[in-house]
Amino acid sequence: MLKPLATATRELVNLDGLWLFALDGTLGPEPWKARLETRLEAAVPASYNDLFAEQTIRDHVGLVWYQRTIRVPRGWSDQRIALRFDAATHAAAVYVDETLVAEHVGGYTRLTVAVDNRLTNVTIPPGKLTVGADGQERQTYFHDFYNYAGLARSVWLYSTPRSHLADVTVTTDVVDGGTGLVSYRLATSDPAPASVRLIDETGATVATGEGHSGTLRVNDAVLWRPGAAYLYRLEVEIHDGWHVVDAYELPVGIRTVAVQGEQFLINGEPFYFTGFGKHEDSAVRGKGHDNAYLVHDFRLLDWTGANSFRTSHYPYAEEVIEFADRHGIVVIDETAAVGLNLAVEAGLTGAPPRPTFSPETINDQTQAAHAQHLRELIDRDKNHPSVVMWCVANEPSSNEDGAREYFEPLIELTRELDPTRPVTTTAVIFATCENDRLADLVDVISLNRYYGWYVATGDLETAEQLLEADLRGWAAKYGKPIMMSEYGADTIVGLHSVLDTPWTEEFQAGFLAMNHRVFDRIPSFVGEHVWNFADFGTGPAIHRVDGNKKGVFTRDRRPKTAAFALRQRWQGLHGRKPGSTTALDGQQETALPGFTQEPALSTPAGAQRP
Ligand code: BDP
Repeated sequence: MLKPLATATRELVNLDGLWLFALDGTLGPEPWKARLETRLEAAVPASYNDLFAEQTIRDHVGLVWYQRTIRVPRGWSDQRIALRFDAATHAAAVYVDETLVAEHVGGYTRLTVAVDNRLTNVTIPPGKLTVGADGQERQTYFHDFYNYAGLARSVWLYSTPRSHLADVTVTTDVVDGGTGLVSYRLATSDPAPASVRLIDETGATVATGEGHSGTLRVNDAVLWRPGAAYLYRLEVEIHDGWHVVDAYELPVGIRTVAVQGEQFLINGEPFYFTGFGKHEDSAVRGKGHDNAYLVHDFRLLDWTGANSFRTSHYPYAEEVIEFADRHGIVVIDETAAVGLNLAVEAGLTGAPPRPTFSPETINDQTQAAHAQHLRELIDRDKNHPSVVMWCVANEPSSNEDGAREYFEPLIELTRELDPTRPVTTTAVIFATCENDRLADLVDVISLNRYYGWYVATGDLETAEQLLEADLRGWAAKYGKPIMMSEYGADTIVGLHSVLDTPWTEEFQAGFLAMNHRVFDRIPSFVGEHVWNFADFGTGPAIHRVDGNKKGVFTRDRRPKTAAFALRQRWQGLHGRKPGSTTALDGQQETALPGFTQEPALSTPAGAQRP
């Protein structure tokens, strides 16, 4: 799936701004047929929920309508014209003037979009619809973040030539100790001749190729490395014999990823993940993409010494992944399959437990939606060097009957769609090394564990023992790399105590330090992602005070005490396993003494940070 791009043959108009906005039910029938009768305007990109001051809008279940006028540029009359909504959460229908269409040519045009936020047992993520005492629909869901909806990312109108490039797939390899291989495959609307050129950062052409597929060789390739991104540019042209009919370009990072024994390798070197599970979340915008937060969040990742993050619990805006590509941040790319776990529903709501996998709950139809979602995610993100692993689901009920039947085909599909990247799912605390049914199917065992918080609350001594026994069990049984994909404690900024008191800043720091002591005792450990980077919005719940407070930063990105402690640990690690002597570039260097003691004020030689 090609991102819309302005090139020599393609033009692009951004449709962000203020759109007319209305809730379904406040309009007449077939509202797309005329100007929406509303005084509300919604910002795009943004979730609509927190833009207004009305509870009815925030909690609305069902369709909302967006509309604006667009002008198709005059010169596009003989072009193929497309619309691209980077995100419409969760489902959308698009009307151009009076018709439900995807293509349109002409002057001023009315564009109307109906966006539906409903979640059911057959959507990804799943949810449940009920009817309240007032006869209105109510939405519940089994994940711990607010069900923000709307047009959260940019909207584009763009042109391509009628005969055009439809897709590019790039994979890379490194052979003979330094020769980069860039294999490409093009899809085109018709069988026109094609050529490619690979250009380095100085602008020099390093390889060329002809035809719809091939492999380019790059002598002495500069590799894309964590903390030291290097991007080549692949220029693609489609010809008609005499002219260039369509032109497109995309960044290419040459690197390898592999799991070998108990190690996670990037470019053949053991890699240790430091970082966070994140959310796309901020006040007022909800899940709306914002470049200021993008830049700031990445600076804060760098400030803490994080080298990676997981796109918990859905694919993030393409701008985020592209930024990671350019800045050498490693990404675990996760689907929106969160909450496939009805044991969590029972725990949270007190409702009688229901089986997660059954014809009435998560079923074949859900699995088909999940498979389609995987196809779209991999299609969109397959060419990004920063993406090193696919996470097929967050905390599914992997210890329940039906889990294997549901997940095995999806994990196989992921490998089929992309044989080059390892695959994982994150395991919920109820899934132990004894009862889990998926761990043998994945490459990396990712665990979400909250010892000292949800279990042995406030008792870090007991928590330390439970955690160590748990991790050692998985390590002994599977002999695979293990990472902690979530560990964290809710913390109210400004709350302090000299005692081990949950919710205080000191407790959060002590909780993380306890976890780190245990991680460092497990040889097969390959990484730690704190839950969460920043506080974030959730639905109402008695265990949530204005949202989830497990952020190391507040929702407005101010550091809590734990942020400084993490910085002290991670700035010294630089992608290496605690205690290891191997730097990212493979040069031997002396391990930093006691990474938990001294903040690394300068970059150690060979550690290669931007
Ligand atoms: C985990 C979930 C995550 C939650 C977190 C928590 O994966 O989405 O926000 O717990 O409870 O179970 O804070």
